[in-house]
Order: sequence, then structure tokens, then C-alpha cells
Amino acid sequence: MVLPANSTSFSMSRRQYLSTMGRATAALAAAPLLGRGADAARPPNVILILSDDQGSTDLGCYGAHDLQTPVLDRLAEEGLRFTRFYVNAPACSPSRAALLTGRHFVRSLSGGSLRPDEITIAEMLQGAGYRTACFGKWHLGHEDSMEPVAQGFDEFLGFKVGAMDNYSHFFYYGGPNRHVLRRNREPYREDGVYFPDMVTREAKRFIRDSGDAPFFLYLPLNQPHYPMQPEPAYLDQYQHVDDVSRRYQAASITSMDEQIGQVLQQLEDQGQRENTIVMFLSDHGHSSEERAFGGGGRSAPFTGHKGTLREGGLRVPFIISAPGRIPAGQIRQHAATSLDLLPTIANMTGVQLPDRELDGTDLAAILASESAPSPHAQLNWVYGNSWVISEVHWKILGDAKGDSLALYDLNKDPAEQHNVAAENREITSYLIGRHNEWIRKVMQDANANGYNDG
Ligand SMILES: [Ca+2]
Repeated sequence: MVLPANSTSFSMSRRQYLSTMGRATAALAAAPLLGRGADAARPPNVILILSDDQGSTDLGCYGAHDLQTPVLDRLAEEGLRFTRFYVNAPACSPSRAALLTGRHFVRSLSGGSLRPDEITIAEMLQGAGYRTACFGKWHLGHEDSMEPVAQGFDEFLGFKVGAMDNYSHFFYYGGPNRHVLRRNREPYREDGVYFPDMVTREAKRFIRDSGDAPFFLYLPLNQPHYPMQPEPAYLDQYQHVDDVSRRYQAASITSMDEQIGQVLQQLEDQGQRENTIVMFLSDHGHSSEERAFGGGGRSAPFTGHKGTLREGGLRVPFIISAPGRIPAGQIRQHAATSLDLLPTIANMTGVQLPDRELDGTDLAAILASESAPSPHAQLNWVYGNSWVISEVHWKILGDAKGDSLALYDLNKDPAEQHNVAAENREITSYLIGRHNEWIRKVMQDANANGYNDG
């Protein structure tokens, strides 16, 4: 269903509609460079932690009462917790490509791999003298040419495919089974060692060895993604949970939380906590796949999960803590996205932005003040045959074939249960027009870049 625009009434209703957008449409004044903290001589370190397939509300501080995440809850108290933070896609590779480049995945990803000519956060900071490392799951191209060390990381330990057994370090999904653990460009063996422990160990070493040099540490953790292999102590902690899928999800998330705690403790021990920006988010919503026991993640009050453009696929926990630079213990309800992190990091570190069109926006103003206007008048997604446009509290979820289209009022209906397109024809027409403008432009750019979605 596509609702035709009534051209006579459209301009008036559009003006009326825009007036309701209030501060969302206000031009964002040039945001001041955020304070540099106590040590003005040394730019801040950045730690970017990405969880894998964590549900939208699978954290204590996001309302989960049946799992424990004391480390991340404390991180939220030491910084800002966003309640309407989105990733660019509900799947691993496109979400990661957008996160690392600040550019929509249709521009930055091609054939499942990060385009070699894209500029990642790591390249941006490496060029400014930062030490850089990636420990965990890359999943931005598994070919030899698609190496983290070719995308701005001084060092890498982890795997480039979508999942790995945590003890044998084999990829068992799709034959032939093969060993996939890599250090930098080379195969690396440490048979039997629990992979999350390896990541924690390497992260602590990297922080310890950084000395006086600023560093960027990217930790794309592989929990709670399948194969869900939390250690026995964490499963024991949740033995009272009858739902096996929830038990494994909770145990994996608490295990991850403890892992993050060790890394943050190393930062404290090194005297660098006050000079480090720590960010945490999930790459998208929880999995409902069989390998994840059908889905133990939670997204309530939202619906949807990994693979869908519903709020539960796209909306993720996002916490940022930077003592002395941004407020602590506050919440931000502004719509913001993972595309915004590259420009935000550039601002906070005083590093030059890559010389290209970005899809993200610096969040400096809303980090500083909850009364600052939203940086995004419009948010757009495409994934498979589905597309979304959202402005203020309105969201259209459409199908590229024109088979379905729904307008939701996220304020009244966060679970996306009531299609109100018929009652709001002018808003619907306006948003369809805006989506069509956006898709034409972004796909033109993407095709010029050689985009293919294979
Ligand atoms: Ca994922």
C-alpha cells in the first residue's frame, strides 16, 4: 500500500507537521569542542566496546531484572545512557561497517566486506599518532585482503568470520571446518584457551604497554553471540532460570560484563581512567536463531530482533563515560546512532575528520546538555527488502516491493503494533517522499562506489 499525496493540502500540512517537530528541526549550532580534562597535553584514549547480538534491553540499567551487569550499570552511572540509540543495520557486518566509518553500510560495505578505501575510526586516530588495536570478532571481510591491520589497527587478535568456537577456535558453520584464529595477518594457535579470556588478556596488555601514548582500543566481543559457551560458574549463577535460552543469554552477558570489568580495572591501575573515553553498545538486537536456542534476548517494550527493522532489531544499549568531559549519571533520550560515533570521537580527541561525506553527526552538544536539540531530523534504514524512515516519534516500516507499509507513533506505540497510516495520510505521504529522496541519493552514491549487497 502506498498512500498518494494530496498536493493541495500537502504544503500546509507539511508546515504544520514540521512545526510539531520543534527542536528536532532546529539547526544544530556549532558544538564546542568538549573539555580536554586534566591532562591537556595528552589527547584522551578511546575504548569502544561492542557486544554481539545483545537484546535492546538486556542490561540491568536498561531495565532487565533477571540478569546481573554490575560493571556496565556502574559505567552508566559514571556517564550517559542513551534510551533511543540505533545501529545502522540489524546484522553483524553492515552494522560494523557503519560503526567504524560513520557512513551508511550501503556506502561502506561491499559484498560483505568493508571497502578497502573507507576510513575507519582506527585509521583516523592512527594517523594522529594513536596506538590502535582490535581484539575480538572482525566480521568485515574474511579474505586475506580484508585485514584489520589494513584498516588502521596496529594489532589484531581474533577471527574474521561471523562466529568461532571459543575453545578450539574453529569455524564450524559451513564446511569445511577450519581453524580461524588470527594474530595480525597470520594463523595463530592457542588451542583450548577460552577466547573471551584471550581478548581480556590482550586488552589489558595493550593498555599496560601503551605507556604515555594515547590509544584506541576496539573490543568487538563475541558474547552473547552463538556458540553460546559461558563458563560453568555463570551457568550455575542462572540455574534457577528454567528457560534455557534465557539462561544462556544471561550467563553470557554476565560473563561479558565481568570481562569488561577486568579491562576497566586495568585502566584504573594504569591511572588512565580519567583520561579515557569508554563507549559500549551492541551491534544490533538479539538473535532468534536456532543456534541461540531460539532467542533468549529481550527487547521489551519493543518488538523485533536481529534481522528485522523493528525497534528490537535496531535499538541498542549505548553508554558513554568520559570523566570530566561529559556529565555523569544522566540519560539522553535523543535519537542518535552508531554512525555518530566517528564524528563524536573526532571532536573529543581533536582529530581531523576523514575528507568525505559522513552520514553521522557529532553528538557533542547533546553529550554536554540534555536540553540541546536532537542532531537528527531524519533517520533512514534499508535492509533486504525492508526500509524505514523516522522523524521525531513517527516511523514508517515499508517493503521495497510495495507489499506492505505501516506508520507507527513510537511515543504511543513503542511496540509497533498499530499501523496509523490511514489516519495520518499527509504525514505518511510526506515521509514516503523524504524516503524516496534519500534512497535515490544514497543508492546513487553507493552504486558509484561499486556497491553490491552480496
Ligand atoms: Ca551480531
